[in-house]
Amino acid sequence: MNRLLRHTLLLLAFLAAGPFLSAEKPNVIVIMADDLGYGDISAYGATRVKTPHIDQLAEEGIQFTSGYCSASTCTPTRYSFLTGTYAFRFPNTGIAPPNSPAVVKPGTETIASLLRSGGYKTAVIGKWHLGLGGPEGPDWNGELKPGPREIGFDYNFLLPTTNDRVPQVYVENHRVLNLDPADPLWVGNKKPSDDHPTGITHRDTLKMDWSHGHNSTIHNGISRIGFYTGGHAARFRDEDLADAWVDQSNKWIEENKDGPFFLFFASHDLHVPRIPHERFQGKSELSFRGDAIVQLDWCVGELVKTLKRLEIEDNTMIVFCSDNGPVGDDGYADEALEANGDHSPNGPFKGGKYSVYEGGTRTPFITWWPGKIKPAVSEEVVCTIDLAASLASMAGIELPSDGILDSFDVHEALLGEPGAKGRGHLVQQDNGKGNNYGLRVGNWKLQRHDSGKARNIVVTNKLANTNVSRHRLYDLSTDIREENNLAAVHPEVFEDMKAQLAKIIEDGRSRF
Ligand code: NG6
Ligand code: CA
Repeated sequence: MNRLLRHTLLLLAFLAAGPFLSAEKPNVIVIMADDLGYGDISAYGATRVKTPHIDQLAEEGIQFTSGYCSASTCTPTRYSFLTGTYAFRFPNTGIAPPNSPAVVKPGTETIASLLRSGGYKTAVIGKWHLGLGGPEGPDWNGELKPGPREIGFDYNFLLPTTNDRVPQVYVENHRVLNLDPADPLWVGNKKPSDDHPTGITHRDTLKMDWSHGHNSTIHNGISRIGFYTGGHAARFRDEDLADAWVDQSNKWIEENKDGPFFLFFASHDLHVPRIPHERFQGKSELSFRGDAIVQLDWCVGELVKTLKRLEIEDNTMIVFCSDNGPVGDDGYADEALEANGDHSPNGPFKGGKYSVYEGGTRTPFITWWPGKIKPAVSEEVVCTIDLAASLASMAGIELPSDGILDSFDVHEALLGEPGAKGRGHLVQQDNGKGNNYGLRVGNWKLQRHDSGKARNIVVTNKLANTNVSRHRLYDLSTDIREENNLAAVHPEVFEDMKAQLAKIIEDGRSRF
């Protein structure tokens, strides 16, 4: 071949590959833990529970010290993670009840629909808690849609809500798995008959007692939020959830090993009721709460083992995160608080689940990709809400102008590239449509309590409220526990931060 022809061919090949040159499409697994606090795993300082598999991700990957979820409860964090948009912008994004309709409406661009448009196979396996069905709610005996499949997931295998809410059944794609039509499933919020056993009428039969709420229908010796009847053949044991997530994930990964794939592995550990499998019971010094952490760690190890068996670990990125900070007594008398001793679930921070103190949303956050990421500890601010824009950017997928409104492309920080920056500002929220906010900019932290109340103690919901002024300012570089309100000492910073937060809320978006 003459030189000219060779150069022309090379040039043509280069041009043809052009749009894909910067794209990298690793497989991605987002492992989201439930109610896991900053201090709950050994890589982040825990000593009374051991988490070797998660620690290995941290050692071989990037361990973030300012990694966040968006909200201090589950539904709004998951909403923001999927849609790349702050949940407080929308009504009905607070903790979803058992019969909640789908919270993310079809037509909304999500991390899954974006990646699917870029050639990814997509699945969610585990806890959903984002509602199913149209405005009238889920049709438990029929087609459960819209759901994940209508917003970008090719496959779903779900616990529909949280396991302290009814019903205890798996939803595979659009159907309740193993449902016998002769024994239809009914779910409601009123006692279905006078003789229906509940946590109140049959309290002495329970294998784990409730402490507040959670006293309606009993299944597997545990009373729940809400009532249900029927669907007996479809019901699972709490003890088997983690095994089910791992089995289904292994199967799906194997089927899609040629990639690229995106798996949202939504663990239920360590949400209440904390009922780990018998083989994990007693495996930590921290009651069932710690044993659930050991179980979560086992799940992580199993997923990594699968990637290695299939020889795809060099081309797979794992993001390990949590959906909100920790909580002690969340409605069941499971001794979690009593067993804590010197274990600090929220690490060095104050607050946990339900609060906008750092402990509510600053959680373990690790990225791992053996073929790409060099081990490091990073102080950059990154958040689960950023995964949509960041993964899309890595894969060369364009963001829509009218969606993914608050997700920033921080992929260079997630991959640990030298000098890469995380977010310049981050809004934190508690539950629902923003009664309380946090705004972090550098080391400044503004709290805004529209409710006039802050939740600042990792104990029961009932005891956790304290009255506070609407706005407060803290310097996280010297006051990680947010105890010295500097509003009067730094009035300019205070006014700037108040205005910045108000603008982010009013603008309806923060990505332009
Ligand atoms: C609260 C529940 C709590 C937990 C939480 C949701 C009561 C008294 N408390 O309303 O137990 O289920 O909702 O947790 O019912 S989350 O992690 O899914 O957001
Ligand atoms: Ca949660």
